Amino acid sequence: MKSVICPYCGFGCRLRVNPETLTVIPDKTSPVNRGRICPKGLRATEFAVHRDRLKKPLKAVGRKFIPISWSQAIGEISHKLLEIRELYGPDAVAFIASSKCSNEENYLLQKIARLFGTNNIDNCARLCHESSVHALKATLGMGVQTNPYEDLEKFNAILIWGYNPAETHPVVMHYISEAKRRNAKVIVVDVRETMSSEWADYFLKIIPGTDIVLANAIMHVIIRDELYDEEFVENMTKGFNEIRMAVRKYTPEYAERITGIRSEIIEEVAKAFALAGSGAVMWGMGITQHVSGVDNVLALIDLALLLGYVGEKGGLYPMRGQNNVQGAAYMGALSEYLPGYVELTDMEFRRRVTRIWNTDKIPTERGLYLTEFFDAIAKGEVLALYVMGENPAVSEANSRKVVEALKKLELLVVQDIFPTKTSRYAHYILPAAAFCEKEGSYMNSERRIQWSSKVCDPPGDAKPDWEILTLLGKALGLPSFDYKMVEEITAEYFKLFPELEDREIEELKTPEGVIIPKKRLHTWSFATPDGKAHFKAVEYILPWETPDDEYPFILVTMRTMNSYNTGEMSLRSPSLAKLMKAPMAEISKEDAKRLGIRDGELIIIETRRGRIRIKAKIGDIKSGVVAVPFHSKVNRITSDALNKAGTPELKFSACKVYKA
Ligand SMILES: Nc1nc2c(c(=O)[nH]1)N[C@H]1C(S)=C(S)[C@@H](COP(=O)(O)OP(=O)(O)OC[C@H]3O[C@@H](n4cnc5c(=O)[nH]c(N)nc54)[C@H](O)[C@@H]3O)O[C@H]1N2
Ligand SMILES: Nc1nc2c(c(=O)[nH]1)N[C@H]1C(S)=C(S)[C@@H](COP(=O)(O)OP(=O)(O)OC[C@H]3O[C@@H](n4cnc5c(=O)[nH]c(N)nc54)[C@H](O)[C@@H]3O)O[C@H]1N2
Ligand code: SF4
Ligand SMILES: [Mo]
Repeated sequence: MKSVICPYCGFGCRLRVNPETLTVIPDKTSPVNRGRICPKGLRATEFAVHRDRLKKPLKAVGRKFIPISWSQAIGEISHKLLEIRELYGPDAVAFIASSKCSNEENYLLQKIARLFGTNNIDNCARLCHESSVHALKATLGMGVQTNPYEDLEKFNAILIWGYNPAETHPVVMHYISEAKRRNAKVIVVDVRETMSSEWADYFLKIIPGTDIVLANAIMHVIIRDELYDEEFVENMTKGFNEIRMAVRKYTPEYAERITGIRSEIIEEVAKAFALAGSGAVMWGMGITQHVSGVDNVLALIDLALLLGYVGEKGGLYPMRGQNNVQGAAYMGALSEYLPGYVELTDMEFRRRVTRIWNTDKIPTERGLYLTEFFDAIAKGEVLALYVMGENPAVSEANSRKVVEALKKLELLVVQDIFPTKTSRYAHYILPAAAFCEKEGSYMNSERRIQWSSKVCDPPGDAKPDWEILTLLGKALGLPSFDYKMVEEITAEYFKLFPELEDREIEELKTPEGVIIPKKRLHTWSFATPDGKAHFKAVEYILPWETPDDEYPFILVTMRTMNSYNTGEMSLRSPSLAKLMKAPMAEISKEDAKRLGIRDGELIIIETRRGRIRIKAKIGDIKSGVVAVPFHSKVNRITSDALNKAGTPELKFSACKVYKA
């Protein structure tokens, strides 16, 4: 049996795979999943043997793709990239790194971008938890989850906000169930009933986009009744007065009018959470994918700080989505940070980088955000796009606009394991090895770096992403691109990070792996320059599109258990695809009755960007809201308004709903 890291979600389960049969069992020695697994993990290798796998480099000739050799593909791509740089400068090229790929692969792609001369390098963290990164950095000095999963078991209250772990990180429920067995109180805030809300002692069904009002009202009660941790606030934080003033007007009665949650319940939940004595705050896309996304996260951090629920007595859990989204970001595949979330202008770290990369020419200005790439392409500012393991034609908001932009590119390279909706517009498609066909390290949500072994060979001429990038780096004439083994790249990032200097690569291969910078952050001081946590008071702001007479409904998008993101992998896992239900739009009983819509009937959802047809499912959801799974074609019509961190408002578009 060989040990691999699950290729689906960021929880980071370790799986054992039989090299002959490719059957999967959970690893009992893993401190992450402790012998548990979810339906996706159990079927993790199925897509790898699907007949659609890419086996040869392909070049678009007219309307067809023809197979070519690796040397022709890399030769022509590098030639075109250098030509575009020569004529228009390095910022005319943009790179998308992959939260599906290993640390080594993301490290290499961001190194290529930066040595090439641009910070236009980003990954799907932008669509996901970048709001959390910005908010955590501003308040605590570090943009990451603060505590390990194991701490969830010891806290007395768990607040799950805009997050549905029972479907999206199913194995974490074993930790939550252990906490519940010890009588911990679970509070869930969502716009609809979910598999997670079934676990709740308190379920608050909120009007989409009004989360700041609820958080501020909970803080209002806590401050009014003096339930906050005075000692912690006094010794460990700054800005309490600002918070006290800001939440004054957010009385429970005022909050009831805006959030739709009864004031008595707000009072009760505030007291239960504060009096628990310890608590975790876990959140997901219901918080981050709003124009107020950064502020939403700030409000949750403020709440935890008031109660001292950070470090020992509690933890902040922005639960990361993709299997290696945490690693891609840590390795520097973000347009505003160097590896380790270091600011682009940090001189000390730049000197380190210069020593290791043999260059001092990395640009200091932030690059474009992934979500800004497509407008820049439409304007003719970006002419070439290199995409590794990402499917923006489906995953980006307002995707029709994205597709129009892709068609305008002079060079689109897609490096993937499958032909995708994005690769249709590519000039070159490069076949990559899947997770179980290569070696490398991955970082999960609790910042644990774990090693994944090679189980079998890739199909045809497909190569591990790091090998493809090594060829590309060399062809572009970049310094130090002579990697023969993946461990040489691991060794290089070990040298780059001060927190890994004294560690051994071999440690990654143990069941525990290595957690960086350390297991539990902020236990007695914060990572800010003055060592204190900084409260940041926030006010409620309206979503980009508010419902009106023409578009009276709120369109929300979300995930379901057996489908995964854009479906390229999960739909090619036959037994998973069988479990997956066709996407349906959840609508409330009252709205269905008013519009004469029956359960299972076809409806049309229309926004200012277009319309989709989908079957209706009558569910327990706020009236005035319709919730559509991401694996439908919903991104053709979602709002692409961005927040301060560059994340689109995927959770709120004004729409109308009618019978088809
Ligand atoms: N099965 C499965 N698992 C996955 C994935 C997958 O596609 N399928 N994707 C992975 C990835 S990349 C990610 S990022 C994670 C995401 O994991 P989650 O964050 O759990 O994902 P979502 O279902 O998109 O959103 C969570 C919840 O937010 C709620 N919500 C929507 N709008 C609001 C609002 O305004 N306020 C509040 N309070 N709640 C709101 C939705 O109803 C939904 O239940 O999952 C990962 N795991
Ligand atoms: N409406 C709506 N839209 C959303 C969201 C939402 O909640 N609602 N959520 C957003 C979020 S949180 C995210 S993370 C994004 C996800 O958006 P994407 O990252 O675009 O979605 P995936 O389907 O995970 O695409 C991963 C791609 O990587 C490929 N791949 C897998 N393994 C490998 C490998 O080893 N090497 C290479 N080269 N390729 C590989 C797969 O075949 C697939 O094409 O979607 C965002 N879009
Ligand atoms: S919880 Fe996530 S990491 Fe674990 S088996 Fe399921 S999809 Fe894989
Ligand atoms: Mo995500």
